[in-house]
Amino acid sequence: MAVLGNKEYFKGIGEIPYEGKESDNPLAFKHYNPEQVVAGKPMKEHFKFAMAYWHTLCGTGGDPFGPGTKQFPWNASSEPIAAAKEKADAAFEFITKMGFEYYCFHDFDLVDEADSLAESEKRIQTMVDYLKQKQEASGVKLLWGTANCFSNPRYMNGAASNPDFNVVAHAGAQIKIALDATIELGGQNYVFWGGREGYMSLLNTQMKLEQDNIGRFLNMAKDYARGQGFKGNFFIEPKPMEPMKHQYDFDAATSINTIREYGLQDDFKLNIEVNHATLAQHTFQHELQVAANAGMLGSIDANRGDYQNGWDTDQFPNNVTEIAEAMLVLLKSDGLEGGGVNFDAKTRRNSTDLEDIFLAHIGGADTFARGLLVADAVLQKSSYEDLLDKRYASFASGAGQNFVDGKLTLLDLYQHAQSNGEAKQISGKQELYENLLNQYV
Ligand code: XLS
Ligand code: NI
Ligand code: NI
Repeated sequence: MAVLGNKEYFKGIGEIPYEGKESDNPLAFKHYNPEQVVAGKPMKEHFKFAMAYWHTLCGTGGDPFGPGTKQFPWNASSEPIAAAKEKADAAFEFITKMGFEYYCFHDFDLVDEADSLAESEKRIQTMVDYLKQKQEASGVKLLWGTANCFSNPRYMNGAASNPDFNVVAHAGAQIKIALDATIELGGQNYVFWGGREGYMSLLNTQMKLEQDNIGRFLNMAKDYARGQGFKGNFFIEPKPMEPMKHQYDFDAATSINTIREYGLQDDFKLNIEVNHATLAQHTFQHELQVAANAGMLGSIDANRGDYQNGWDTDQFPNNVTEIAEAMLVLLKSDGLEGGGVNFDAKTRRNSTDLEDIFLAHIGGADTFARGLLVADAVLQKSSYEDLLDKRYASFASGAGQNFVDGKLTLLDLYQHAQSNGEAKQISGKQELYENLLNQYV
């Protein structure tokens, strides 16, 4: 099964089949049927499911109260390149057994960072050569690459927004290397998640300089990548807090402002993460809609938060209604521009069987598949769209239409109101819409 490497890491688990919802096989998809056509294209094309290297291969379950709990058989070697190759073998075995076609990584998910930039670059290059062969042998593709400019202590005050230029320059070097790796592996997109781009206290912060520096930095990265022939999208991934108290890319609207303020709108879109949306006290579907309205709905990081404490717990998606509402936005806005659905999610600390990683991804894929089927049924079979059109019908003819067309003045509104009297009360009918969605869940 494993391509190149000859060890099998996930023993006893074969390719995950689609068996339909009557199946009792926990290692089968119940709803995700890759080739099934929904709204004009196969499910797998709607989603482009990706495995996140960091959670799946690197995260052993450490938390602030204790160390990792998971024993990964690919973590045996203490020699960095040998360990990295084992990790890559396990990654590709997992992706192909899941029947997924994509993966995403941070530079130092691939291989441990070395003591010098030059040595780190060498290690990454070695792994890029290795991954290239694995991609060719398996057909698996890189959805996006990114750089981890937040874990190393040097970034404790930020990367591109760091108050020290030397750190900004180091981040620049790291991102150049990560861009080179992404481009060489045919990466379809490149992600910037702000990491520690933000601040803890305004007392010691020159906020405008920090934000302008981010703008300059993103432009440099974009210009460099375009110069190297990169044709894909750049994504900003909004997140409101954690690790910093105030993150500069708080939510979709804030990030769109950053993109426009620094003239990046032709190259940048957004990567919307479910748990980051809820951490910002928005719904996931709200964030998708804000991105879509700006023509910037690029990609999704799939997970879910904790409904009781709201934290960024990165659990696997399993809330069908939440995802169905999100898929309504997706279908109505013609899908993702360039990106896919990356499972930026981790199994719980006490889920210690290797099998659990499969169960988690199966559940996540099935949740998205069910959500898509529900949303498609609502659009195809129900009166949903008619109801929504009716709600806004006053803008589709007469004075309302003229208003939309920009033909009215404030005086016209005044005269309209004077001659039409008090507006009739019209119910918003939220419960009707909710019941309608529920009917297809
Ligand atoms: C962290 C982010 C991160 C990005 C990639 O909260 O979700 O994993 O997706 O840097
Ligand atoms: Ni996250
Ligand atoms: Ni993410």
